This record gives sequence, structure tokens and C-alpha cells, in this order.
Amino acid sequence: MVQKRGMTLPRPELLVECRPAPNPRRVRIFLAEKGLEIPTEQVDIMTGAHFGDHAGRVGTFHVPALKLSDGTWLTESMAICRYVEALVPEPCLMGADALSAARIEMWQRRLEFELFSPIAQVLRHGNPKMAVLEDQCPEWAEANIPRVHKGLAMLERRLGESAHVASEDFSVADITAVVALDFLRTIRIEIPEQATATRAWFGKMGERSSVMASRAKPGVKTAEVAG
Ligand SMILES: N[C@@H](CCC(=O)N[C@@H](CS)C(=O)NCC(=O)O)C(=O)O
Repeated sequence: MVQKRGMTLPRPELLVECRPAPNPRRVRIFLAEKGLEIPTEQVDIMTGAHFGDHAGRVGTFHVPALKLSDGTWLTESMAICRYVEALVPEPCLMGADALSAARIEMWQRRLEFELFSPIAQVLRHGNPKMAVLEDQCPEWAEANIPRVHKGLAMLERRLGESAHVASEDFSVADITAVVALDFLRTIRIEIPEQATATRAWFGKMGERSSVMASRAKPGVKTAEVAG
């Protein structure tokens, strides 16, 4: 248990994830930035394994899920990150004051809705291998392609005016953005040549040990795992 403002908080004990999938990867990067190592358990969502025992014990079929030392589970990547941020405040990744926390949350949500999610929709509805996860609607995949390009343009405008996504400092919003950009490969879209600010920032992000370590191990096909 961890002491926090007079309360005893349960410890993170186990991260259930699917290594090539993008949402668990956001949490892995976050944990690495905090210097935390938590045992992991893999559930292969591409075989539908998460619909069975995993969903039964956690209460939802999605990954990631974090088991706490009191036997309860946390799901939703950002809820997990917020809990870890409270346990391990440094380095601060979700905002040290009300305004910076709000700005980080704003960019984090914009990236999820305007880039990460459209990429996931193109993959999940456009790649026949994703039929295990989705009642597919190919027209919805097509409809999301322009949204991906709009999201990329939004990110490029932002990185043209700011060293990192939410402010001058690295934050969880950068984690969502870097994972989204790596996820582009699954739908065979590249960061545009003219997106020079995004390309420069993406190169720097790739040098962070947390980002490097989170990339899928050789032999694991990221292109075939859903978001
Ligand atoms: N909102 C959740 C989304 C989690 C999510 O969609 N995870 C994907 C893997 S990246 C998943 O479990 N997919 C399984 C499925 O769709 O059946 C979060 O932020 O953690």
C-alpha cells in the first residue's frame, strides 16, 4: 500500500495488456517515464481471448487493465495514468497546476478524438483481419481517412507553435500523439513530407527510452492489432 495525504492507497500489481496494441502502449510509456516496473500479463485480442476470462475478472473486455493490491481493477488508459501520476508525482506528466492540467487534458482529448480514434476506425473497419473485433462497415473506414488527414494537420499546426503538444514540456498528450503517429503505419498513411514540425518532434520522441522500449518486440506485427 502507498501512503498519500493520510490515506492508504492500493499499489499497482499487474498490468494486463496486449503488447502490440496502442492503448496499452500509452500506459507502458507512462509507467516507464515514471520509472515504474509492473509485472505484465499478455492477452491476445486478435484471437478474441479478451472476451473470455479477462472480461469476466476485469468487468470490461478492453486492455489495458491495471490490477491493484486490494484486488480491484482500473481500466481506461488515462484513468490508469492519472492514478499512477498521483502515486508518483515526478516527473509531472499531467499538469502541476489547474491551468496546465486543463491544457494537457484538452490536447490529450483532441488527439484521441481527432487523430487516434479516426486511425483506429480506418483500421478496424477497413482491414478484414479486424472482423474478429468489429462488425465492419467499410464505408466508415473510408469516411475516416479525411479525418486522419485533418488530425495530422491539426497536430502540425500545434507543433509549429509549441515544442511539445500541450506546452513547452513533455506530457501525457505527447504520449498519445506519438502512439497515434506510430499507429498510422497500420493504415499505410505516412506523416506528410510537408509536416516538418511533426517530423522533427516525432524524431525527438523516438529517442526517448520510454518510447523506444515500448515499441513492439521484433516479430510482433503491430500492423495487425487494433486500437
Ligand atoms: N478507452 C480505452 C480503450 C481501450 C481499447 O480500445 N483497447 C483496445 C486495444 S488498443 C482493445 O482492448 N480492443 C479490443 C476490442 O476492441 O475488442 C482506453 O483508453 O484504455
